[in-house]
Amino acid sequence: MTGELFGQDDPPQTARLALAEGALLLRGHAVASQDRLLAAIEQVALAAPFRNMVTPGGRAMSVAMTNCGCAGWVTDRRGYRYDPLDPETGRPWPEMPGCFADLATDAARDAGYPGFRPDACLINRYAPGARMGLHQDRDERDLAQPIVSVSLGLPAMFQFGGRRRNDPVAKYPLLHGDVLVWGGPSRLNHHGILTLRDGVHPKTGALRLNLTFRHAL
Ligand code: MD3
Ligand code: FE
Repeated sequence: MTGELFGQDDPPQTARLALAEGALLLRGHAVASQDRLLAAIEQVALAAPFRNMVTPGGRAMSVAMTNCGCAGWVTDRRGYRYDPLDPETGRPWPEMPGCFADLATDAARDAGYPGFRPDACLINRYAPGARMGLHQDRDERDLAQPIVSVSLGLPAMFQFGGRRRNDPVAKYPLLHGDVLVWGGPSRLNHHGILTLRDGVHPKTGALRLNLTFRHAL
């Protein structure tokens, strides 16, 4: 057959979808670097293992977390904060891998935020049954800086609400390789991840991994 519109040599789906003012979903944007990203996550986790942190309310989070970069997001009985040291090891968090920073800068530029240089990357690991309730990200010093998030592995249902907790919530599936950029008016929107369903992904097994790049300090 001749004249096929999309051949097998074309890149995978890379649609751009505006979820809200300032919020852009770049479908498949991280597929090209998936192997480098996954290898780098393994390296980070060797130095700073995934752990289930405790919220100020005293409950262990179902999502396991670690960090890399100059500061890491942590929670314990004292509260939420960015800490330059891993409280588990007392050492600085592992350096941000070059492929992480490059992807974040590139995606942010694509979305209209040139010059984004994250200094913190929170790595979330979801096993089936894990979830993240509706929340805002407001622990960063400069809320004018965007956040870039990268989804790898099992799909998840993402909840995206408004600035106020009771604003209506939309749902979008986040798939392996999807990249989201949040800035401007959407930066303080509520968001969450519904309970991860069972499944197996060829690259990650029974896991979903999410990277969120922040300018924290
Ligand atoms: C919208 N992570 O780590 S990423 C988080 O998939 C977090 O693990 C989720 O929410 C996850 O804080 C969702 C999508 C996301 C990240 C940051 C945002 C959406 C956002 C900041 C502002 C608005
Ligand atoms: Fe968040």
